[in-house]
Amino acid sequence: MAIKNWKQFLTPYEQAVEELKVKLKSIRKEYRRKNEYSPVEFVTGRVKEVSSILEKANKFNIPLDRLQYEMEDIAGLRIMCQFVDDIQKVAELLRQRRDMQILYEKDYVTHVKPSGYRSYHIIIKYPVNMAEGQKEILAEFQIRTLAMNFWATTEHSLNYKYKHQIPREIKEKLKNAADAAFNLDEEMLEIKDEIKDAQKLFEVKSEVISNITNNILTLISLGKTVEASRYHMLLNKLIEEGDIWEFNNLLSLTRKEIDKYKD
Ligand code: 0O2
Ligand code: 0O2
Repeated sequence: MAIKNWKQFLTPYEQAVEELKVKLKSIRKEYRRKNEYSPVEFVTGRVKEVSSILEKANKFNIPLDRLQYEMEDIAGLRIMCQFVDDIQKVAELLRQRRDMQILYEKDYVTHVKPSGYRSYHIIIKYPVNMAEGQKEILAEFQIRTLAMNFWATTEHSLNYKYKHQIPREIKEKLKNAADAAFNLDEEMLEIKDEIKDAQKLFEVKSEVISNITNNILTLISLGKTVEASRYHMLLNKLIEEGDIWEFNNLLSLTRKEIDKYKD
Protein backbone atom coordinates (compact mmCIF):
# COMPACT_ATOMS: atom_id res chain seq x y z
CA MET A 1 0.00 0.00 0.00
CA ALA A 2 1.34 3.42 -0.92
CA ILE A 3 1.17 6.31 1.52
CA LYS A 4 -0.84 9.01 -0.22
CA ASN A 5 -0.23 11.78 2.22
CA TRP A 6 3.26 11.70 3.74
CA LYS A 7 2.85 15.11 5.33
CA GLN A 8 -0.16 13.85 7.28
CA PHE A 9 1.56 10.54 8.12
CA LEU A 10 4.63 12.34 9.49
CA THR A 11 2.77 15.01 11.49
CA PRO A 12 2.57 13.05 14.78
CA TYR A 13 6.27 12.14 14.43
CA GLU A 14 7.18 15.80 13.98
CA GLN A 15 5.17 16.69 17.04
CA ALA A 16 6.77 13.89 19.06
CA VAL A 17 10.30 15.01 18.11
CA GLU A 18 9.56 18.61 19.08
CA GLU A 19 7.97 17.59 22.41
CA LEU A 20 10.73 15.15 23.31
CA LYS A 21 13.44 17.69 22.44
CA VAL A 22 11.88 20.21 24.83
CA LYS A 23 11.56 17.55 27.55
CA LEU A 24 15.17 16.39 27.22
CA LYS A 25 16.59 19.89 27.01
CA SER A 26 14.74 20.77 30.19
CA ILE A 27 16.55 17.95 32.02
CA ARG A 28 19.77 19.84 31.26
CA LYS A 29 18.23 23.16 32.28
CA GLU A 30 17.10 21.68 35.59
CA TYR A 31 20.63 20.52 36.45
CA ARG A 32 22.08 23.86 35.37
CA ARG A 33 19.59 25.79 37.46
CA LYS A 34 20.75 23.84 40.51
CA ASN A 35 24.36 24.53 39.49
CA GLU A 36 24.87 20.79 39.14
CA TYR A 37 26.68 18.82 36.47
CA SER A 38 24.27 17.64 33.75
CA PRO A 39 24.67 14.18 32.16
CA VAL A 40 22.93 15.66 29.09
CA GLU A 41 25.30 17.86 27.07
CA PHE A 42 23.00 18.60 24.13
CA VAL A 43 20.07 17.15 22.29
CA THR A 44 19.16 16.96 18.62
CA GLY A 45 16.19 15.42 16.91
CA ARG A 46 14.89 14.72 13.44
CA VAL A 47 12.11 13.04 11.54
CA LYS A 48 13.45 10.54 9.00
CA GLU A 49 13.38 11.69 5.38
CA VAL A 50 10.74 9.99 3.21
CA SER A 51 13.49 8.68 0.90
CA SER A 52 15.30 7.07 3.90
CA ILE A 53 12.01 5.60 5.18
CA LEU A 54 11.38 4.01 1.78
CA GLU A 55 14.97 2.74 1.53
CA LYS A 56 14.82 1.16 5.00
CA ALA A 57 11.32 -0.31 4.39
CA ASN A 58 12.69 -1.92 1.26
CA LYS A 59 15.78 -3.26 3.04
CA PHE A 60 13.77 -4.85 5.87
CA ASN A 61 10.72 -5.79 3.75
CA ILE A 62 8.36 -3.67 5.80
CA PRO A 63 5.02 -3.11 4.04
CA LEU A 64 4.16 0.60 4.08
CA ASP A 65 0.94 0.00 6.05
CA ARG A 66 3.10 -1.59 8.80
CA LEU A 67 5.57 1.32 9.03
CA GLN A 68 4.06 2.79 12.17
CA TYR A 69 4.40 -0.57 13.99
CA GLU A 70 7.70 -1.80 12.57
CA MET A 71 9.93 1.20 11.81
CA GLU A 72 11.25 2.41 15.12
CA ASP A 73 13.30 5.41 14.15
CA ILE A 74 10.97 7.58 12.05
CA ALA A 75 11.16 9.88 15.08
CA GLY A 76 14.77 10.01 16.28
CA LEU A 77 16.28 11.80 19.26
CA ARG A 78 19.98 12.00 19.95
CA ILE A 79 21.31 12.78 23.40
CA MET A 80 24.96 13.69 23.64
CA CYS A 81 26.90 13.20 26.87
CA GLN A 82 30.38 14.31 27.92
CA PHE A 83 31.39 11.03 29.56
CA VAL A 84 30.64 7.34 28.94
CA ASP A 85 29.16 6.84 32.40
CA ASP A 86 26.65 9.64 31.76
CA ILE A 87 24.98 7.38 29.17
CA GLN A 88 23.56 5.05 31.83
CA LYS A 89 22.53 8.03 33.96
CA VAL A 90 20.50 9.38 31.03
CA ALA A 91 19.06 5.91 30.33
CA GLU A 92 17.99 5.67 33.98
CA LEU A 93 16.33 9.11 33.80
CA LEU A 94 14.35 7.90 30.77
CA ARG A 95 13.42 4.61 32.49
CA GLN A 96 11.88 6.58 35.37
CA ARG A 97 9.62 8.69 33.17
CA ARG A 98 5.88 8.18 33.10
CA ASP A 99 5.24 10.00 29.83
CA MET A 100 6.76 7.28 27.63
CA GLN A 101 6.93 3.51 27.60
CA ILE A 102 10.24 1.82 26.97
CA LEU A 103 9.86 -1.13 24.61
CA TYR A 104 13.46 -2.29 24.56
CA GLU A 105 17.10 -1.19 24.70
CA LYS A 106 20.10 -1.97 22.49
CA ASP A 107 23.53 -1.62 24.03
CA TYR A 108 26.02 -0.88 21.26
CA VAL A 109 28.33 0.69 23.85
CA THR A 110 29.26 -2.67 25.39
CA HIS A 111 28.49 -4.62 22.21
CA VAL A 112 30.25 -2.48 19.62
CA LYS A 113 28.94 -3.03 16.06
CA PRO A 114 31.43 -4.55 13.57
CA SER A 115 31.57 -1.13 11.84
CA GLY A 116 32.96 0.37 15.08
CA TYR A 117 29.61 2.07 15.87
CA ARG A 118 28.93 2.73 19.55
CA SER A 119 25.74 4.19 21.04
CA TYR A 120 23.02 3.21 23.49
CA HIS A 121 19.60 2.91 21.84
CA ILE A 122 16.25 3.02 23.59
CA ILE A 123 13.06 2.38 21.67
CA ILE A 124 9.92 3.90 23.13
CA LYS A 125 6.20 4.13 22.56
CA TYR A 126 5.09 7.73 22.95
CA PRO A 127 1.55 9.15 23.00
CA VAL A 128 0.97 12.24 20.88
CA ASN A 129 -2.19 14.28 21.29
CA MET A 130 -3.48 15.26 17.87
CA ALA A 131 -6.60 17.23 16.93
CA GLU A 132 -8.31 13.93 16.09
CA GLY A 133 -7.29 12.21 19.32
CA GLN A 134 -4.33 10.43 20.84
CA LYS A 135 -1.91 8.45 18.68
CA GLU A 136 0.91 6.26 19.91
CA ILE A 137 4.07 6.35 17.88
CA LEU A 138 7.44 4.64 18.10
CA ALA A 139 10.59 6.72 18.64
CA GLU A 140 14.29 5.95 19.03
CA PHE A 141 16.74 7.56 21.44
CA GLN A 142 20.42 7.32 20.59
CA ILE A 143 22.48 8.16 23.66
CA ARG A 144 26.19 8.64 23.02
CA THR A 145 29.29 10.58 23.99
CA LEU A 146 30.63 13.46 21.93
CA ALA A 147 33.42 11.20 20.61
CA MET A 148 30.92 8.47 19.62
CA ASN A 149 28.80 11.12 17.91
CA PHE A 150 31.74 12.57 16.02
CA TRP A 151 32.68 9.13 14.72
CA ALA A 152 29.11 8.08 13.80
CA THR A 153 28.40 11.32 11.97
CA THR A 154 31.57 11.01 9.93
CA GLU A 155 30.95 7.35 9.11
CA HIS A 156 27.35 8.12 8.20
CA SER A 157 28.43 10.79 5.68
CA LEU A 158 31.04 8.44 4.19
CA ASN A 159 28.40 5.72 3.83
CA TYR A 160 26.19 8.23 2.07
CA LYS A 161 29.02 9.33 -0.20
CA TYR A 162 30.09 5.79 -1.12
CA LYS A 163 26.53 4.36 -1.09
CA HIS A 164 27.47 1.87 1.66
CA GLN A 165 30.49 0.66 -0.37
CA ILE A 166 33.24 2.40 1.60
CA PRO A 167 36.66 1.50 0.06
CA ARG A 168 38.72 -0.90 2.17
CA GLU A 169 41.51 1.54 3.05
CA ILE A 170 38.99 4.14 4.24
CA LYS A 171 37.18 1.45 6.24
CA GLU A 172 40.47 0.62 7.97
CA LYS A 173 41.05 4.29 8.78
CA LEU A 174 37.52 4.48 10.17
CA LYS A 175 38.22 1.47 12.37
CA ASN A 176 41.36 3.20 13.70
CA ALA A 177 39.34 6.36 14.27
CA ALA A 178 36.75 4.30 16.20
CA ASP A 179 39.55 2.95 18.42
CA ALA A 180 40.87 6.49 18.92
CA ALA A 181 37.36 7.68 19.88
CA PHE A 182 37.09 4.78 22.34
CA ASN A 183 40.46 5.66 23.89
CA LEU A 184 39.50 9.32 24.11
CA ASP A 185 36.33 8.38 26.02
CA GLU A 186 38.37 6.18 28.38
CA GLU A 187 40.91 8.93 29.03
CA MET A 188 38.22 11.55 29.56
CA LEU A 189 36.59 9.27 32.10
CA GLU A 190 39.88 9.04 34.01
CA ILE A 191 40.10 12.83 34.39
CA LYS A 192 36.34 13.32 34.75
CA ASP A 193 36.54 14.73 38.27
CA GLU A 194 39.15 17.28 37.29
CA ILE A 195 37.13 18.36 34.25
CA LYS A 196 33.94 18.62 36.31
CA ASP A 197 35.74 20.67 38.97
CA ALA A 198 37.11 23.02 36.32
CA GLN A 199 33.67 23.43 34.74
CA LYS A 200 32.07 24.04 38.11
CA LEU A 201 34.73 26.63 38.98
CA PHE A 202 34.11 28.32 35.64
CA GLU A 203 30.37 28.50 36.36
CA VAL A 204 30.87 29.85 39.87
CA LYS A 205 33.39 32.43 38.59
CA SER A 206 31.00 33.51 35.82
CA GLU A 207 28.23 34.04 38.35
CA VAL A 208 30.47 36.11 40.67
CA ILE A 209 31.73 38.21 37.72
CA SER A 210 28.17 38.84 36.61
CA ASN A 211 27.22 39.97 40.15
CA ILE A 212 30.24 42.29 40.35
CA THR A 213 29.30 43.79 36.96
CA ASN A 214 25.74 44.37 38.17
CA ASN A 215 27.06 46.12 41.27
CA ILE A 216 29.32 48.34 39.14
CA LEU A 217 26.28 49.27 37.03
CA THR A 218 24.35 50.04 40.23
CA LEU A 219 27.17 52.36 41.35
CA ILE A 220 27.01 54.15 37.97
CA SER A 221 23.23 54.54 38.32
CA LEU A 222 23.84 56.06 41.77
CA GLY A 223 26.16 58.62 40.13
CA LYS A 224 29.30 57.12 41.69
CA THR A 225 31.27 56.95 38.44
CA VAL A 226 34.73 57.35 40.01
CA GLU A 227 34.13 54.39 42.36
CA ALA A 228 32.55 52.41 39.53
CA SER A 229 35.53 52.87 37.25
CA ARG A 230 37.94 51.94 40.06
CA TYR A 231 36.09 48.63 40.62
CA HIS A 232 35.89 48.11 36.88
CA MET A 233 39.69 48.38 36.65
CA LEU A 234 40.12 45.99 39.57
CA LEU A 235 37.74 43.53 37.91
CA ASN A 236 39.63 43.68 34.60
CA LYS A 237 42.86 42.96 36.44
CA LEU A 238 41.32 39.96 38.23
CA ILE A 239 39.87 38.58 34.99
CA GLU A 240 43.45 38.23 33.76
CA GLU A 241 44.90 36.51 36.79
CA GLY A 242 42.47 36.39 39.74
CA ASP A 243 41.43 33.35 41.72
CA ILE A 244 37.93 32.71 43.06
CA TRP A 245 38.79 34.03 46.53
CA GLU A 246 39.85 37.39 45.06
CA PHE A 247 36.68 37.62 42.96
CA ASN A 248 34.53 36.97 46.05
CA ASN A 249 36.49 39.63 47.91
CA LEU A 250 35.86 42.18 45.15
CA LEU A 251 32.17 41.25 45.13
CA SER A 252 31.84 41.97 48.83
CA LEU A 253 33.76 45.29 48.42
CA THR A 254 31.32 46.42 45.70
CA ARG A 255 28.37 45.40 47.92
CA LYS A 256 29.75 47.41 50.83
CA GLU A 257 30.32 50.40 48.52
CA ILE A 258 26.70 50.30 47.38
CA ASP A 259 25.49 50.01 51.00
CA LYS A 260 27.28 53.30 51.79
CA TYR A 261 25.03 55.20 49.37
CA LYS A 262 21.73 53.56 50.24
CA ASP A 263 19.45 55.55 52.46
P1 0O2 B 1 22.25 26.34 22.40
O1 0O2 B 1 22.63 25.83 23.74
O2 0O2 B 1 21.84 27.77 22.39
O3 0O2 B 1 23.23 26.02 21.34
P2 0O2 B 1 15.27 23.62 16.31
O4 0O2 B 1 14.62 24.11 17.56
O5 0O2 B 1 14.64 22.43 15.69
O6 0O2 B 1 15.61 24.70 15.33
P3 0O2 B 1 17.48 22.17 17.45
O7 0O2 B 1 17.01 20.80 17.33
O8 0O2 B 1 17.73 22.67 18.80
O9 0O2 B 1 16.62 23.20 16.76
O10 0O2 B 1 18.70 22.33 16.50
P4 0O2 B 1 19.85 21.38 16.06
O11 0O2 B 1 20.48 22.03 14.88
O12 0O2 B 1 19.35 20.00 15.93
O13 0O2 B 1 20.88 21.51 17.26
C1 0O2 B 1 20.48 21.16 18.54
C2 0O2 B 1 21.31 21.83 19.58
O14 0O2 B 1 22.53 21.12 19.68
C3 0O2 B 1 21.63 23.27 19.31
O15 0O2 B 1 21.53 23.92 20.54
C4 0O2 B 1 23.09 23.24 18.90
O16 0O2 B 1 23.79 24.39 19.29
C5 0O2 B 1 23.59 22.05 19.69
N1 0O2 B 1 24.77 21.42 19.09
C6 0O2 B 1 24.91 20.92 17.86
N2 0O2 B 1 26.14 20.41 17.70
C7 0O2 B 1 26.79 20.59 18.87
C8 0O2 B 1 28.09 20.26 19.35
O17 0O2 B 1 28.91 19.67 18.64
N3 0O2 B 1 28.38 20.61 20.65
C9 0O2 B 1 27.48 21.23 21.46
N4 0O2 B 1 27.80 21.51 22.73
N5 0O2 B 1 26.24 21.57 21.04
C10 0O2 B 1 25.90 21.25 19.76
P5 0O2 B 1 20.33 24.82 20.93
O18 0O2 B 1 19.22 23.95 21.38
O19 0O2 B 1 20.00 25.74 19.82
O20 0O2 B 1 20.87 25.59 22.15
P1 0O2 C 1 19.66 7.08 9.75
O1 0O2 C 1 18.42 7.80 10.05
O2 0O2 C 1 20.19 7.37 8.40
O3 0O2 C 1 20.67 7.23 10.82
P2 0O2 C 1 20.66 -1.63 10.99
O4 0O2 C 1 21.47 -2.45 11.95
O5 0O2 C 1 21.12 -0.19 10.89
O6 0O2 C 1 20.55 -2.26 9.66
P3 0O2 C 1 18.22 -1.39 12.71
O7 0O2 C 1 17.61 -2.68 13.01
O8 0O2 C 1 17.33 -0.25 12.36
O9 0O2 C 1 19.23 -1.57 11.57
O10 0O2 C 1 18.90 -1.00 14.02
P4 0O2 C 1 20.13 -0.32 14.60
O11 0O2 C 1 21.33 -1.09 14.31
O12 0O2 C 1 19.78 -0.10 16.01
O13 0O2 C 1 20.25 1.06 13.81
C1 0O2 C 1 19.42 2.11 13.98
C2 0O2 C 1 20.17 3.40 13.76
O14 0O2 C 1 21.41 3.37 14.49
C3 0O2 C 1 20.62 3.66 12.34
O15 0O2 C 1 19.60 4.22 11.62
C4 0O2 C 1 21.75 4.64 12.55
O16 0O2 C 1 21.26 5.92 12.85
C5 0O2 C 1 22.42 4.07 13.77
N1 0O2 C 1 23.46 3.12 13.38
C6 0O2 C 1 23.44 1.78 13.51
N2 0O2 C 1 24.58 1.24 13.05
C7 0O2 C 1 25.34 2.27 12.60
C8 0O2 C 1 26.67 2.34 12.03
O17 0O2 C 1 27.36 1.34 11.82
N3 0O2 C 1 27.12 3.58 11.71
C9 0O2 C 1 26.38 4.71 11.92
N4 0O2 C 1 26.92 5.88 11.59
N5 0O2 C 1 25.14 4.66 12.45
C10 0O2 C 1 24.63 3.47 12.81
P5 0O2 C 1 19.57 4.18 10.03
O18 0O2 C 1 18.39 3.43 9.60
O19 0O2 C 1 20.89 3.80 9.48
O20 0O2 C 1 19.19 5.61 9.67
